[in-house]
Formats: sequence, structure tokens, C-alpha cells
Amino acid sequence: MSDLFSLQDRVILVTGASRGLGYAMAEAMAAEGGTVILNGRDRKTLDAAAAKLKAKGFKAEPAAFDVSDFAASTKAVADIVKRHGRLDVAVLNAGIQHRKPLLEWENADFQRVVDTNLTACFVLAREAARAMVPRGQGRIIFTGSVMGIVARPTVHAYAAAKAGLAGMAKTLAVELAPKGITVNTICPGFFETEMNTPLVQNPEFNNWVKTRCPLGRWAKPEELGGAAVFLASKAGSYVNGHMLVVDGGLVVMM
Ligand code: GCO
Repeated sequence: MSDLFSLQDRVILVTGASRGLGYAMAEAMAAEGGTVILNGRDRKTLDAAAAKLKAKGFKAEPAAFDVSDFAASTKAVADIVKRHGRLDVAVLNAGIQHRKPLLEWENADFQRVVDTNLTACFVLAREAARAMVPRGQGRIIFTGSVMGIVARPTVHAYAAAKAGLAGMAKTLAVELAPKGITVNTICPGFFETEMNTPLVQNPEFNNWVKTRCPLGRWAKPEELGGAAVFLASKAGSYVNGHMLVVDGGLVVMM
């Protein structure tokens, strides 16, 4: 049996993992033997998600904190290293969305989205690297978005943050590579997640996605798991600074 995609004995933090893409990536990596530490804001939802993975025989534990509380994030990573002696993979996925025509935006709306979707990822990447550098190995994976590559109206802060993530990933990739750490960004297309429910339930937008995406459909969260496993495993050992687009071909179609 090849160990190319094995994550056996890897300690893996996944933020925003109570549901949706984070939970799907955590499940896929747990299925490859990883010990996944699920982060979310709501302890109850998080405990249920961890219990679901443990019921499948996987190694999973909750780590409840709000990624936009930078002190809490810093402490949470230190606690993981104290408990497990290591942190091998950080999937920095937690994100929020805010959709409004430009003139209806308040400064605080923009700040809140950027704090959670971008600044929090910087803080967590730094703290993860602090744990990884002494061991000379590690994988940092950001959840970006096709909204960091192409554009649609109303999602200004989200697009800015996701484009920023991809840029930050490249700077971290070149700085941390000599220390054995790779940094990459997964860019999902339109996935059926709770965050996107308003879009899925809007018949006009739903039909637009189905025509705009060559595969003619929304993606299921579990369709993102393989990308995380690939980048976290031996299979992805020479991939660094990459934007792995998982969008059914949306960004390449005219
Ligand atoms: C939106 C959606 C997108 C999603 C999409 C691409 O409002 O356009 O929330 O921003 O992130 O799934 O990743």
C-alpha cells in the first residue's frame, strides 16, 4: 500500500472546521490517518463535529476559539504543541462573507471580513511556523477563493482578503521553504456550503453558477478534501507557493 497520500501521525489544525469546507478537509485528512484538531467559534457545534469524526474511528479533537481573536489563536497553537508535541499541518480555512452594494458598506464591515479572512491567517501562519521551524518541516494551507482570481459585484472585502491570502502565501512560501515548510492556497469555486446557501437558494444565481461553471453544477464540500490531502501529504512535497484552483473549470472558461 503506497504512503503517498498518508497523513499518519500528522497533527493537523483546521480552522473553520465545524462544517462545510473545513469539516470536509478535516474528514479527508483524518481518513488518511491524520490527527485533526477542529477549530470553530461555537463549542457545541465543534464538539459535535469532532464526535462525528471520532465515531468513524478517526482521531479528532475540538479547539474552540475565534480566529479574529489573535491572542486566542496564538494561545490555541501553543496549546496544540503542548498537548501533541508538534504541529505538522495548518489548514487556515475559517472565513466569513459580507455581500452588499458598495455604497451600503460601513468601514467596520470591511475590517471585520479582512480581520477574519486575512489577518487571522497571517497570525495563525506565523504561530504555526513557530512550531514547525524547529522541526524543519511543515505544511501551511490557506483556503482562498476564485473570488481572489475573478470578480463579481458586492463581495469587496472577501475578494480583497482572498486575493491577499494568495499573495501572502507566496511570500511565506519563499521565506519558509529553506526551513522545510511549504505554503499553498486552495481556491474553491462555488461550493454548496452554509455560507453560500443564500446564493444556492436564489434561482437566478443558482442557474448562473450552473451555466458559468463548465461542470454545470455547484461543488459538494467533500470535493475539496482531496486537494488538502494532496498538499499536506508526501504527494505534495514539492508544491510550494501554488494556487490550487478547485472550481470545475470556472476561471478558465470565457
Ligand atoms: C460569493 C461566494 C463566493 C464563494 C465561492 C467562491 O458570494 O460569491 O460566497 O465568494 O467564496 O464559493 O469561493
